[in-house]
Amino acid sequence: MNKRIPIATDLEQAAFWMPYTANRQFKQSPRLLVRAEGMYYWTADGRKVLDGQAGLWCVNAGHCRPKIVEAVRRQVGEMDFAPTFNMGHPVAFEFAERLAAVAPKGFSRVFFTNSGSESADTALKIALAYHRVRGEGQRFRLVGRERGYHGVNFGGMAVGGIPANRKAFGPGVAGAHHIRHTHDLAKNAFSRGQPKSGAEFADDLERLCTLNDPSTIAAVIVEPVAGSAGVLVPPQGYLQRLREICTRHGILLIFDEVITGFGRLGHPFASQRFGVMPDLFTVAKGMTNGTVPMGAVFVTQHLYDAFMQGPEGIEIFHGYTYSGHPLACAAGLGTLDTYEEEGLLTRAATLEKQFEDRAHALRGSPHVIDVRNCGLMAAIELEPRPGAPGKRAYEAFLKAFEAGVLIRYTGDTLALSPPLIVEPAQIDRLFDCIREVLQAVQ
Ligand code: PXG
Ligand code: PLP
Repeated sequence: MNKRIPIATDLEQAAFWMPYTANRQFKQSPRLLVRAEGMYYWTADGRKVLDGQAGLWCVNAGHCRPKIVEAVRRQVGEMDFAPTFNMGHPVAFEFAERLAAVAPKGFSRVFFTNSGSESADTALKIALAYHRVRGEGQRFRLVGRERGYHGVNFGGMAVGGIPANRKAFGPGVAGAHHIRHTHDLAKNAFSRGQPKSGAEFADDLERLCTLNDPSTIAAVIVEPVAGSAGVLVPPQGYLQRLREICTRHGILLIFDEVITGFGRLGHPFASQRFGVMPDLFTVAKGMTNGTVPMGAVFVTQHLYDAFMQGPEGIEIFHGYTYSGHPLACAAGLGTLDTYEEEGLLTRAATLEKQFEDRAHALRGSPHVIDVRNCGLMAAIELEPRPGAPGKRAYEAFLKAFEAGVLIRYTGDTLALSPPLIVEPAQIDRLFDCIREVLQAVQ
């Protein structure tokens, strides 16, 4: 069982500064995962843990899938790295082609990045440069939404709307604005799927247009379903209305599909589920099943053409050393093969009813003040313990982990997003565990 774990016995001295983690707390009582397969992790002390969060919303096909593992092995032995600045390699071209083929109609061009954060910043930069190349360089404003998450780089942070992710990091990017979030507990608590009320929250964009002159706004970026902020599902008609306002004012609409992309909502992409098409969209995570870091921005042919009709030479001065990395592309090809062979990009639709029923059956369990769901995403929001926000969800997370189930928590919300290969009995196990944990948590 023992895998190499080269860590100090005194973990408090460990060199690893862990991301988004209470380091001191963690290092006093660490939780280490050492192996993964299918729906499960194994811990350093040999326990088997059901993965209720698909790694970190990314392992959509489950862990260590043979096609993906084999594709990466083959590639690393054949060509470890090749540049994509002024050079090319076939795997990157092939993967882009395959991605364009699964994307919604019209999204025929793909720009490679290495993460969701880089995808968000890339999409924002493409939007700015698009307007400029067409002679509308005055469009410099970027609009996000309260409670939005678009990664941790400066652009994504500027349009992001989770206060804790912003407060330590200074003034950020000039010209970033926010429309209000769509969460309305008073009206919409315990909505199954899309809440009925709240399409009018999209009109908040009109307010920003009036205030700032719409011809200065380059783009609006939103997650179709907000993930990090606790699974906020768009009210019925909301995305349609946002689309209409953007179109009316010549503003580009960017969907951040880093979590919703690649089957999470029962369609390959959220735009297809909701029947609303953006102008650009970002992906990462499930794109390579989390096996090798990678992200991308999809754009329409129309948007790409604007650049190709611009000045001769390099059309966009942007790119990463690892854009189109051979290992990531190989992992991505193995991932798409796996998704296609197993029908995973639509499988969530067949499980959604059971998942929704089980999630909403938690209404009435101790502390539960809301349940939200869409596709294979669900959130169970707990009443914060007075004077100790976040503590209750953290304890629920710990108890679930001790009971052999890994779930995510954010604030006082428990979030579920199992791999899309999850079986009905495993969905039952997930929710049985949460029910018991909620009984036990004070
Ligand atoms: N956009 C969205 C919509 C995301 O969910 C990113 C961008 C950034 O991706 P990278 O690959 O740079 O992390 C994300 C990432 C959570 C959680 O607990 C969510 C994310 C990452 C880590 C944890 O909800 N989302
Ligand atoms: N910093 C320095 C000094 C670099 O030379 C580079 C890339 O060449 C970067 C940052 C950006 O790195 P990446 O392309 O991996 O994002």
